Amino acid sequence: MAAGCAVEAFFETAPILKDEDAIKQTVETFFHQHYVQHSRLACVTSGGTTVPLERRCVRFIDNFSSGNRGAASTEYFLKAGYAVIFLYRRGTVQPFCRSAPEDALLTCLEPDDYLGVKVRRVFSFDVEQAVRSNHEALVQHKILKVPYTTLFEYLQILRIIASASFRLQRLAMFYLAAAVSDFYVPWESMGEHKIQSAGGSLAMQLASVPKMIKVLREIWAPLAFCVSFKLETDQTILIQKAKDALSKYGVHAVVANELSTRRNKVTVVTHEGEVVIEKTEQHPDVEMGLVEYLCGKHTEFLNKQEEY
Ligand code: 9Z3
Repeated sequence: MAAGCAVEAFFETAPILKDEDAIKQTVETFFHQHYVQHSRLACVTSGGTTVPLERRCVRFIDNFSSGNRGAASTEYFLKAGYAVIFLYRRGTVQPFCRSAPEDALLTCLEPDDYLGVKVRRVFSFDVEQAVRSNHEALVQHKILKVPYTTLFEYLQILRIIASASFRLQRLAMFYLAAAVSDFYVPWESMGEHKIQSAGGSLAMQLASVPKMIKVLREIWAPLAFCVSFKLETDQTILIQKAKDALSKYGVHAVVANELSTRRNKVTVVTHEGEVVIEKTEQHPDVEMGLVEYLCGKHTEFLNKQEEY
């Protein structure tokens, strides 16, 4: 099937997106606000997509991503003055809560003497910082959080955001850190009910997901600055794969990372070459240096375009 047809077929056969109109409305309003203010905006995608195996989904294929990269990067984009649309997988790490314990409510709060609750003293600084930063971003309309679970939801919402980004054109950046499945079960070939085990072993054919980054670059948001991520477990093929992605998808930068070292080191591959960014004492999160570097590249991109 031709690439364009495969993309159309994916969306035509996908299940209806719940709350589609409300999502469109909220996203468009957010873009409009930042268009009026002429501010830069990053769409940060985060977490991993699920691939359902049944329409009334009991089982699904998942992706390992914790959402830490997306949440940390969102904090640094906000610090750099960007507005952020945080497209995240439900249940994954949230901005300003990266160091929160798993059972945050129960660990950070304790009963007080007045039949209420209070923050435990050891957590009071961290909780106050998180609540203040989050509140500030919300009241200043700097962050819009949009959740997804399945691959279908993720790509449908990404298309909505990318199509609405035309308002900001070059001021918009796509930072595609979500771990998106390469394979899926098309909705029309998926059974309605739970797969039964009585028949013994299970053989399943997965279709490949059309390459949406290319479509985002060429059709949905051709003027935006676009950063994709390349993840490998074999360091020896990582940089070449990132270079291939750079030319195949026509993005402005590819962030290459290896699974086990991803928290400490990334390599940004652009047409000008490769830059390694590592966690250091000055940069306690690798995302700090990464976002700083990419914001600089976005500025160069904006300046270059203005020369024409
Ligand atoms: C990444 O490579 C992200 O950096 C991680 C972050 C998912 C590794 P965590 O969420 O991890 O902090 O735990 N994201 C992109 C992964 C991906 O699916 N890339 C595709 C590929 O490598 C291209 S879209 O082929």
